[in-house]
Amino acid sequence: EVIDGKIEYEHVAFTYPTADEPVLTDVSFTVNPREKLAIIGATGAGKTSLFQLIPRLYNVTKGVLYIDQKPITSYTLDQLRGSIGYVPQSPLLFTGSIRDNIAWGKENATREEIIQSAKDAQIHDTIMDLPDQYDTRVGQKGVNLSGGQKQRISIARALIRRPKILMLDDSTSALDLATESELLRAIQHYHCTTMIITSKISTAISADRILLMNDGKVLAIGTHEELLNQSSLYMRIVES
Ligand code: M5T
Ligand code: MG
Repeated sequence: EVIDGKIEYEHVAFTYPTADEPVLTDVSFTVNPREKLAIIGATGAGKTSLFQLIPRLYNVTKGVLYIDQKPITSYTLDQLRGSIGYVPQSPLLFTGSIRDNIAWGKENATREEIIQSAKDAQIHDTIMDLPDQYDTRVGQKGVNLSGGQKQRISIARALIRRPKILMLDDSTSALDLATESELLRAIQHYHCTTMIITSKISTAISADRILLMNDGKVLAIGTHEELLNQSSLYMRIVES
């Protein structure tokens, strides 16, 4: 089981099984336990690919990925996925109630846990306004939810398992800044290592450190001030 949530990429390269060219080449960096790291970079830079290696949706091609100083391959998939809250770039809800969608993967979740994670994900009030509240059905024949509502339900689904490592792949892109900052504040109480891919520079600046990816490589990593001094690309992103 993951205890601390330290993550270390050591000379990691990755090529998709069906591809010829690597999408990640020689990636090295460390995320400390309970640190919040933002990942930014152009579309196609490899941000999602970098994420997918942590829950082992794919295996590293070269190099080593460590969780709590142990190679990721030394954990069972259950151990790993039980400790990781992974919110994919395109949230997937299944046909069923909102309650079941939030509790998915934690079938014994209590009513209180479901409500608390929905509150932290800033979706509780919206749910209470729906015709059947937590029993409202989504998907086929159910209510239509906005992109931002789906994002928050899928964040609630990750939070309910009290993850040691939380990974948000552009999961707040559809939220207004006020809602997003409430959500990020609530997540701080989970004391988990957080990796958050974002295209909003203000969101990146609110993290402890920022990693700038470009063309499958880590171009720079550090605080906002450090990156301003280190990277002309970062400066251009901030100014744009
Ligand atoms: C990087 C390819 C993609 C691109 C490169 C997720 C995924 C990506 N790719 C695949 O072949 N299979 C996959 O399942 O990998 O793509 P990315 O990692 O998705 O980049 P990103 O997350 O930085 O981009 P974006 O648009 O989400 O900001 O060549 O075809
Ligand atoms: Mg992506």
